[in-house]
Amino acid sequence: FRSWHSLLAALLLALSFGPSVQAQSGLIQNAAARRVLSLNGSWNYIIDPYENGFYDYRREAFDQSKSGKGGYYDNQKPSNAQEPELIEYDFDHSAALQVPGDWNSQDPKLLYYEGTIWYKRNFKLTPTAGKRYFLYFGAINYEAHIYLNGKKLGMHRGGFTPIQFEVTGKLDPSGDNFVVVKADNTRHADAVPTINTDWWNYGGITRDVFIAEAPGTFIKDYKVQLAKNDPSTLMGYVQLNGAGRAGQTVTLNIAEAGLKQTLKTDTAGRATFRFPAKKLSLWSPQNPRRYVVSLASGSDVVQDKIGFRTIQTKGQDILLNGKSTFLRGISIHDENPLIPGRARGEGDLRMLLTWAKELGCNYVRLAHYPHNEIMLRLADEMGLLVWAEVPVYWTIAWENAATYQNAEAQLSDLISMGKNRASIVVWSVGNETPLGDPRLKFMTSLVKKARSLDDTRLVAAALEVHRTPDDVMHVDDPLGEYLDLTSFNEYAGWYWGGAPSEITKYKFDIKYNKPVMISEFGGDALAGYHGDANTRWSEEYQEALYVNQLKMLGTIPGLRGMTPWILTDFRATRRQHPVYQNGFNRKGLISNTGTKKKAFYVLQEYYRQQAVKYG
Ligand code: GCB
Repeated sequence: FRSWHSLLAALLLALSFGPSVQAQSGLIQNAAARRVLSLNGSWNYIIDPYENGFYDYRREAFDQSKSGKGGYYDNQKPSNAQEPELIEYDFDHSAALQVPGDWNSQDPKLLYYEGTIWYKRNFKLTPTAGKRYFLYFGAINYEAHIYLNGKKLGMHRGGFTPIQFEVTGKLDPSGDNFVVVKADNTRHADAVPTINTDWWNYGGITRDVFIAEAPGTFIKDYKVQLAKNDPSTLMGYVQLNGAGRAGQTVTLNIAEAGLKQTLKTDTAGRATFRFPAKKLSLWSPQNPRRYVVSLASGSDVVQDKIGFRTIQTKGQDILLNGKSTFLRGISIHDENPLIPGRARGEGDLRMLLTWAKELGCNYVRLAHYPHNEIMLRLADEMGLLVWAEVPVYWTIAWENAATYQNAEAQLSDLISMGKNRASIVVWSVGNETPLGDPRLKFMTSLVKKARSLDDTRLVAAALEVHRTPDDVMHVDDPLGEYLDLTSFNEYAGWYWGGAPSEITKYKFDIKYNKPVMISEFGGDALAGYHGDANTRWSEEYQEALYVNQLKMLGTIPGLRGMTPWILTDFRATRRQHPVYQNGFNRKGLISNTGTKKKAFYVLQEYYRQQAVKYG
């Protein structure tokens, strides 16, 4: 009996949770450019550490019960029934959180909260016959159960990638609708990321929410890019979705380049193309030229601004549009320290990239997880190359199949979201993962997946070094064999190696003949705290560390770029020192109040020289 029971339970679980955890290959490209109803703003919320709104007192999930009812997603209100009902929650009389935004920074009692919070928002939308509707969340950290008008749409795991559900036919014809989200940022050993990270575990609906409208058959996805290593060929596809998708005409128009093509979709609604495009002015940090690309089919039209460039490696060179380039980078978290919590809007993000430009960067590492699509578009606009990453960070559950599926889904969604951005040149499959066979299998599978989804960009990971007593740092991680760049983190002068003045004695032994990209180095400094070059936490210590790191790294013949750690101080729960840290990782070149530390100017000068050398 037991086995029947558990089989049934497993089946039910698979039915209810299975499909929505998979990669959503169906993400709408450029969804925000459609006719949208924004659901940003105030959402009522209920803090639910015991998950009363999800489980009954036998710990059975309400949304798995026969009626599917009983959870907070019913958004129940007292009726005028004869018998007085017992309702122990009330969204409408609960306080509100701003969306987009993490909860931690919006209510002092939520600063360290990890668990479930329910969000509810009413909205008016009278569906038009023949149109289709998609509910879209830029990101919810970490596990989200989403309900519309009391019915479950699905569940999603992963805190940094978009979530989308078709809600055609599920909107109330009266126009009165409500959406409820159960967001749960509990950390799990088998999750991606795992329990241990060096950033704040901000919970909640952290990015934009909207409903996008589209015609019955519409342009759901497209890729318009240069062919691999070929600046004179445009290639890609347009994917229609809807009953009339087969045998349709699609026009692709880049008016500013005098390019117009008429395509025909196959039975699956897909039109692939490849045609010459000789006169395109190529996108680069010096010339972030974007073209208006217009796609039309039937009544549907989408426009995007797309730049075109090639990226490849040759020996130890990184060739951008065929020309050897030095990547003058900096690492960035999705956090602007001038506001509490996660960065929320374009202004916060633009400020980060403006600081990077001021530093002399042509490149940014958007660590350690997918950043906001707005950030990727800003990088296109402002002329910054991008390393984009998934949160396969430190020691995750290498042998757990579901963990791998989760990581692969996040990678697929990142690539789906970013595939038309000229700025993105590197897909990173992880950071500082420990050596071992299960890990190598896991990581090489991700590399393979990235290449199968996009063969026009480089694939990398932030590796580690190991030292021998002869003061040599060895870079020989077997994963390096599969990557396009030899990229690694090293913390000489901070976590090991003595004072900054001593680190120039280190030599490098690098196994691979590939471009070397230092994905991290750095050290903490509390802005305004001064001492000598041996005084930890002082600006002078960090300054000396940068001076000597740059000297030491200069001895690597194949050095073609770096993204020191990090642009700004950021909140990290691990960082406990009451005087110097106070909950901040202080490795920023800019403090949490926006002050530039001394090391900022060291790197700025170095980048000025590199720009002269490489142009
Ligand atoms: C690292 C990690 C980064 C940390 C940094 C540090 O190696 O990749 O996430 O924040 O070191 O400050 O220790």
